[in-house]
Amino acid sequence: MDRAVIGVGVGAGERRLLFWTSCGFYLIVRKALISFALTLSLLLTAAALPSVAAPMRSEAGLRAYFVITAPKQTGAVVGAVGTNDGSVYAAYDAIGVLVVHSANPEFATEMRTVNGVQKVGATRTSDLPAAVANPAIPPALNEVPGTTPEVPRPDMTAIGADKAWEVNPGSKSITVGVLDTGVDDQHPDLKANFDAAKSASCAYGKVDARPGSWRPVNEHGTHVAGTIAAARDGKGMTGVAPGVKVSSIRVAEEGSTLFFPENTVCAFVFAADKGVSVTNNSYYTDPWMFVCPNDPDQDAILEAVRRSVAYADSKGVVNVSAAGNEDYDLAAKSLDESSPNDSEPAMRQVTNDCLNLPGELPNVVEVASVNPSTSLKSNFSNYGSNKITLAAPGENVYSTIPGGGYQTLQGTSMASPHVAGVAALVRSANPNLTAEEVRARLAAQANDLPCPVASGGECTGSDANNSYYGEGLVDAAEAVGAAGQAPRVGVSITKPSDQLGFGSLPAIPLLIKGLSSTGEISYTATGLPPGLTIDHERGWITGVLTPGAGRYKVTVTARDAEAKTAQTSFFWNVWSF
Ligand SMILES: [Ca+2]
Ligand SMILES: [Ca+2]
Ligand SMILES: [Ca+2]
Repeated sequence: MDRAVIGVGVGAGERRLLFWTSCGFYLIVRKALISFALTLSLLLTAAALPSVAAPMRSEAGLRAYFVITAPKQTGAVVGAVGTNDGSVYAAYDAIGVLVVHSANPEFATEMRTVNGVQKVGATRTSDLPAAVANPAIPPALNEVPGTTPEVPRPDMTAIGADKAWEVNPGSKSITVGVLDTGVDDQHPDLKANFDAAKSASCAYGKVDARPGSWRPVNEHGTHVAGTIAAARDGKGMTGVAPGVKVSSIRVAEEGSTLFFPENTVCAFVFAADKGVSVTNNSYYTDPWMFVCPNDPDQDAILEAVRRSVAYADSKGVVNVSAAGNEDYDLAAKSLDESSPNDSEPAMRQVTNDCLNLPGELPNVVEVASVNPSTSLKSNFSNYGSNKITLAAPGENVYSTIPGGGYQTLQGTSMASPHVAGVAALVRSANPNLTAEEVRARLAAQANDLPCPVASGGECTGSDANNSYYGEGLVDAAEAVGAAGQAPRVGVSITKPSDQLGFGSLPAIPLLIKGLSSTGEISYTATGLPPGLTIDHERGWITGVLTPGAGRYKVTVTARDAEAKTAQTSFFWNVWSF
């Protein structure tokens, strides 16, 4: 299974990152699902964040556990928690989940024999940080507003967000919860849309709603929030749904910036109880990249997080998650070499029963990343048959960072908030839809992305739904009815950039993109370099370039079902050695 071996661990880029940076930062970036290209600037920014006063006390060997009972039955086991040297840190009685701290190494073993206890498991493989005794509020940032004007951005135009803004930028009554590393609520592009009443910290697994608790411990969450709902105010950039509100439900802990499972449980329950409409989850729960039910600790993690997501789902929350950046086939799991990431990772065999949380749970919208210009799968994006719900742009995404600035990042972390933003637009246009109905609209409105010819069989499924792109590219314009208001121009075609290739080598496949009001397009091309052909149905130009230098003017014609046509021309430069 070479594929999986290559996939595990994000490969060379991430190892390079590990080499360049401290182990802690390696974990930040890995967890945050940003790919590696921009890590140096991230590191500098992260290092610039002020540190906070040291915690009050620390207890060696203090660990965190889930104790799981039937829903609404946690009260019956609280006594046993105490007699086994545990103390209840947080209770989620509606879903039968307690977060317990204990320094007794036999705590889980002993509690598993208690009447009424269904599952017990350690949530971490490391001691609780001392900060748990007295969590700090991350400091407010000194805002230095960026001065760039809003310009068309490739990620936004790719999904028709610019068209959507003209019709419906989203409703103030809709809040998208950003479950992440915290959000800079004072950023000039976020301030007006920030919903403090639905914000908190869930670090260590308990709601901390003190003002500012939701502030950033890393730039990731602020970037995600901007993609969802940065203001359309002429400055900086515009989010997918600039009329909705965003809240920060901080899952990552200060210091490690890890997203532990008890924090995730806290965040989903908080989002549901506060009436958050949509959540974005651009992370996986630490310390296990894949959580395996054959291990009793991980089995309890799986159950607790599953219940919290189901609870949010039952309250009408649409939950959206990033598929991950390991170029891993989630439908053919075999190895995990990066877990547990809070102590000593060790290579282990995993099966498809082991899940990436929360993305692989039922009813979670799982988002893959594509390049906004080509709509091709990003090389880092995870994939898998029946694992991907939708695709969205996750490269070249320009958005807000703490302190008033902006940065271009890439990763499935950046793709997921585009879908969360569109879900918010769907809800804005149709406030009475259930979560299930919102998901159905997202799927039906997505624009199909066929498997690339060049995937060599790795991409499987139909044009309508496949392992790379799920139902296709999310569609912001159609979410608010803006697609139907576009002028019916018959057929149009996007001009590609000029191409470069070498004789006797396979050409880099080029996808010609046509749009038609009838939906049906056939493609023909003239002037192609020798050896290349165009796929008449899909618009792909592929083949092996014949040796011999030349400059070829290629003209592609798209013809729709009403025989209307559109043409575009570009050059293909061929070199030979
Ligand atoms: Ca703006
Ligand atoms: Ca559509
Ligand atoms: Ca589809």
